This record gives sequence, structure tokens and C-alpha cells, in this order.
Amino acid sequence: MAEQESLEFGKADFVLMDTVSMPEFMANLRLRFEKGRIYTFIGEVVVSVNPYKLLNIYGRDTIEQYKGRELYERPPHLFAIADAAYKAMKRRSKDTCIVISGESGAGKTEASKYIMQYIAAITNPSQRAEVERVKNMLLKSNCVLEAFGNAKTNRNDNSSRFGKYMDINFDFKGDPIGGHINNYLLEKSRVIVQQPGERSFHSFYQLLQGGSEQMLRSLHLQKSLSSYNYIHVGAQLKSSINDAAEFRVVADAMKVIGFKPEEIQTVYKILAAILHLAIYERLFCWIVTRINDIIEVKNYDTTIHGKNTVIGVLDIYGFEIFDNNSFEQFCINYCNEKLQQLFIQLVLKQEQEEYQREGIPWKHIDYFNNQIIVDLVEQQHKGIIAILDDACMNVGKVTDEMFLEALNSKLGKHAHFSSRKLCASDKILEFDRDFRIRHYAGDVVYSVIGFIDKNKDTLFQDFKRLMYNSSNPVLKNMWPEGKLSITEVTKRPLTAATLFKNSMIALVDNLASKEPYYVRCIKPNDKKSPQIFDDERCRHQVEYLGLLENVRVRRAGFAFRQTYEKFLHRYKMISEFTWPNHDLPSDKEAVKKLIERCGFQDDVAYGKTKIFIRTPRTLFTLEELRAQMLIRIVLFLQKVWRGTL
Ligand code: AD9
Ligand code: MG
Repeated sequence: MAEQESLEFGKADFVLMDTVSMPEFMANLRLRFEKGRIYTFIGEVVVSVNPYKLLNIYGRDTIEQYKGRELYERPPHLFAIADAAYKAMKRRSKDTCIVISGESGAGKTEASKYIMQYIAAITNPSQRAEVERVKNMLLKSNCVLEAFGNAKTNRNDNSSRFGKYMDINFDFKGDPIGGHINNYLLEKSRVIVQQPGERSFHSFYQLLQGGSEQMLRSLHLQKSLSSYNYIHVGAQLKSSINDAAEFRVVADAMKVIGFKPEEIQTVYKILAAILHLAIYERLFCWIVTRINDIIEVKNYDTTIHGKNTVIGVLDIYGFEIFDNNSFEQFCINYCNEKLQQLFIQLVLKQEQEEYQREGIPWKHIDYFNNQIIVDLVEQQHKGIIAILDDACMNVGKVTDEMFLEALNSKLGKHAHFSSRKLCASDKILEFDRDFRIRHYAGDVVYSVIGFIDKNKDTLFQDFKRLMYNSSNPVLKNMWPEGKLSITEVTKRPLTAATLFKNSMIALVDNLASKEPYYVRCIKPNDKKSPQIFDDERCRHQVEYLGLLENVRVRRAGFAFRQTYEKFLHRYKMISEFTWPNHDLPSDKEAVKKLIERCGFQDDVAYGKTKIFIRTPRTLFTLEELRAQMLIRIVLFLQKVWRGTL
């Protein structure tokens, strides 16, 4: 449990609440927010509330306080969890991942950047030039991807319009040696249409505001933003964004990462071309591929250097409800359902199932399992994506309305699906346009308009061939399908929704194979204000994120578990009953004896095959005892060897 700060700041770990209730949870969250304590633990999960102001808690001195310390030793912070993930990776050669979730504007992207900065700051103590170069590239890649993949929305001035999962690879010394970025479904329709109050991607404004006169002239662009259809509305919006300054930062970052001058020039040429022509996603994917080419680990010989381990950081678009929700929001919200399901699987479900399996006394804790919504979207043959694909496969003209009709007839009885046709009295829904999904985080009304076209995602083959035949190697690279023969081309490509579904399933499998750490972000108000803690909005997020259930499971639960055999293997030197071998009837009996000997019997439970330890402190005391015994054993052996015994 977290080191207690003064109680005037509230409880540093929700596990310490007197009673686990929503009012007490909210009172603690509010108190801490008002006192500038934006982080609170639930065991190893960090709950973060967006402060909407710069806090002086990310500097070198704070980093030093967290470096190498155990999670519970310091007040809650992103650095504590980053350090825990790093230690698990280094000490136990475990691949770990940090999953950051929360709705749009809750602070995920900022959190991911602080985590990366922390990892960069604590690694490479010997200042190896190559490692420094890698670290610099990894950090700078954020800035480039944000320029091309983020935009001002009504929820967030710097909203991620793509999902990002970044692996950082480490060598046996624990220093970063490379990385890899997976990007998920860019909201490319934003290039052409933006909702009132929103902008297109930052990159366009940066180029027009920050590019030199000469550069703009060579690209046949005018500095006046109002000349361009796609961006002139967004350009009139007031915001805190300084596009001209950002242009230089991004151009510099591309240079540092290792983009060649002619590549950077082509990027801007294409950006200029897009202002006349509907191809941005290709450019974005090419930039990600190019960064990956440069940052991927090369020439790592595991036989010489040992295992190459990974910390993954996931920062994906948050759950969102707009006035007008389309195919993109449908994908984004489905993605959030998948991540919530992973959290349930890992933190709530598996935990409870293990206690049951091991016969540990356990009072079941109820929680809402959103698997039913995940199935509604992704189930084969029956889910919304399957129904959408069916509609797209039909020969002949299929309209969005016909797709809605198919949804109604196949999903009419589903508890989480409705449309105006099915509940005629519902005034919010348009008759032949909208359907509603009851998501884990709230109801969202989607307009079917554009679903079919966006799912088919057709780019004419002639156009791809034209691009492939370009004399510019960068352009050629972006359209590899341009070289396909007619017969290959007529094969039906996977639809956008199915591709997205497959990438989500792969992402969740990947995360589930690693040791997960969680940051759960909360947005305190919808006004981007550092002063307002909107109780209603926060309570809603605490509810749907399942945080109270998380506290209950954690409180009833055990921080550490290990099979009796492995536990003995590690700690048997602590007790004379178990060292060097025990003569008790079973390993379980031997572990019991050892635990009683140390006086920890009140902090453990004995399962069928595993010992469960409630508080981390007990484990750390065991570790200390083990270290002391090892020193004594080594000294003893030295004496034996020297013959001085
Ligand atoms: V979205 O799903 O990409 O639309 P995020 O990523 O959850 O969203 P983001 O990290 O971009 O939100 O945070 C939104 C804004 O809140 C930032 O631009 C900052 O102005 C502000 N913010 C977030 N976290 C912090 C923080 N730790 N300190 C100060 C913060 N400001
Ligand atoms: Mg973001």
C-alpha cells in the first residue's frame, strides 16, 4: 500500500477506505484533486484525474524519488507504475505493458508521454551514445505522430485520432535498443469534414502557418488558411495551439529520427497535394512504417546479449459520444469495449476464478461484464460488423438504410441494441438513419449514413497504379498494391471494419501475453477547467470503469501468489526446517512451517497448489531475509573453501 502522505490529502490508496462505497470513493477523489494530488492507487492500478494545468511533479527530482523504489514506498504517481513495469521487465525478464484508458480528454496521451520520459530518464546510466540516440528517436516519434494524427475536437484540443501501441525493446542491461509502433484506424474522414468547432489534423495548419514563404511557393500553397476548403473552418477557431512554432518542432523531430531531407520534402508535398486531393491515411501509415524501419531493433544477437524484453505502452482514442456519431466513433467505442473486457478478464474475473479454483474463501463480487456488447459488435455471422460486411458484399446497390434494416431484423431483440423502428416512441432516434448501442460507458446513437462506403473503403485501382508508377520513390512506396495484376486485384479485400476487428483481437492477445499495468484516467469536467470537479461526470466514469469493484476485489484479494514448489525454491534458506531440504509430508506443509516461523501466518492463505500473500510488505520482508541468508551462506562457503572453519 502506498506510503501515506499527510491525511489532509486524503487516502493515497482507495484500498484504505473505511467503507467501500461510492460516496467515500468520490469524496476521496475530489479531495485529492482539489489538493493537487491527481494520482491515487488501487493496489497497482493508478487512477489519474486530468488537472488541466501544469503541475510541478514530473521533474528530475521527482524521477529520482521513484527510481528503483517499490510501488508502495512512494506516493501514487505514473512514475511508480512505470518503475514497477520496468523492474518486472528487468528483474524477471518479463514482457510488460502499460494500458492507459479513459474517455476522450481524460489525459491518456499526456500520461503515455510522462511514462516514456520516465523510462528514458532512468535508463542508460553509462550514457552510451547509441542508446541515447535510440531514446531520442523514440521520444521524438511522439511529436511527429501527434502532428499528423491528432486534431482539435470539441472534447480535446489535442485529440488522438488514431490508436497507438508502442513497444520499447530493451537489452539485457535494461537499456532501450529500439521500438515498434502499431497504429490503429486513423479517422481519415476528418481531412474532408469536421464537425462544428473542430479542426482537421494539426499538420495542415502547421505547414501553412510555419512553412517559409519560399517553401509554400514551391508547393504552390498560399499562406492564407481561408483559401482551402478542408481547413478554413477549423482555422477560424480560437485555441491555445501555436501551429507555427509546432511546425518547426515537428520538422526538427523528423530530422532527429532520421528522415532524409528528400523524404521530409515529399511529406510536405503530399500534404500540399491533399489540400486539393481526398490520400492522407496512406501518408500517415507511411510515416509510421518509416519510423518503424528506423527504430526497429537491428543486429541483436540473443545468444550473446540475452533475452530482448519489451515494455509496451498503449494510448488509444478514448470512448467518445459526439452529437453526430458515425463509423469512426463506432470503431473507437468498440475498441474501448475490448480494452474494458481485457481489464475485466485480467483484474476482476481471473482473480476471482483463481481464488475459487484454489479453494480460498471468497465472497463473490458482482460487476458488469461487457462481453455481451463485445459480442454484439464482433460475433461471427451475427454481430454488427458481420451484418455490415454482408451488406457490403451484396452485388448491386446497397444503401445505408438497407443495412439498418438488416440490423433491425437480426438484432431487434438484443438488450444493448435499439432503433426507432424498434421503439417507435423514442424521439431521439431518426426513423431510417440511427441505431443505438448501450455501451458499458453510456448510450451512443450512431447514424448509419456513410457506414457502407467507409467500410468498403474503395480506392480506385487505376489511382493506385498511377501512384505506384510515380517517379518519386516515397509515393511509389505508399501504394504497393499498384503493382498487382488485374486477377489479383479482383480478389475481395477485407473491409475496414473487419481489418479493425482483426487488429483489435491481435492487440488484446498481445496485451494479454504481457504482465499488465493499468492507468485509469478520469476527466474532471467538460470545460477543460483546472478548478471544476464535476461530481456527476466523475461518478459516471468511476462507475463504468469499474473502479469500486476493482477496490473490492483488491481489498479481498492477495497481492502475491506462488506455487508451493516455486515459493520453497526461492525462500527455503530462511528456515532451518526447509534448508537445505525438508522432511515434511508435502511442500505445502513445509511452506506453512516457514511462514509460521517468520510470523506471517495472519497475512497469508493456503490454496490447493499456491500460497497467497495479502500485502506486498510481507513479500519484501521475505526478500530481505533471503538476501541476508544468502550473504551468510556465501561467507560460510568462503570460510569452508579457505579452510578457516
Ligand atoms: V483523446 O482520447 O486522445 O481525445 P486523451 O489522450 O485522453 O484524449 P490528452 O492526454 O490529450 O487526453 O489530454 C487532454 C489535455 O488535458 C492535454 O492537452 C492537457 O492540456 C491536459 N492534461 C492532460 N493530462 C495532464 C497532466 N498530467 N498535466 C497537465 C494535462 N495537463
Ligand atoms: Mg490522446
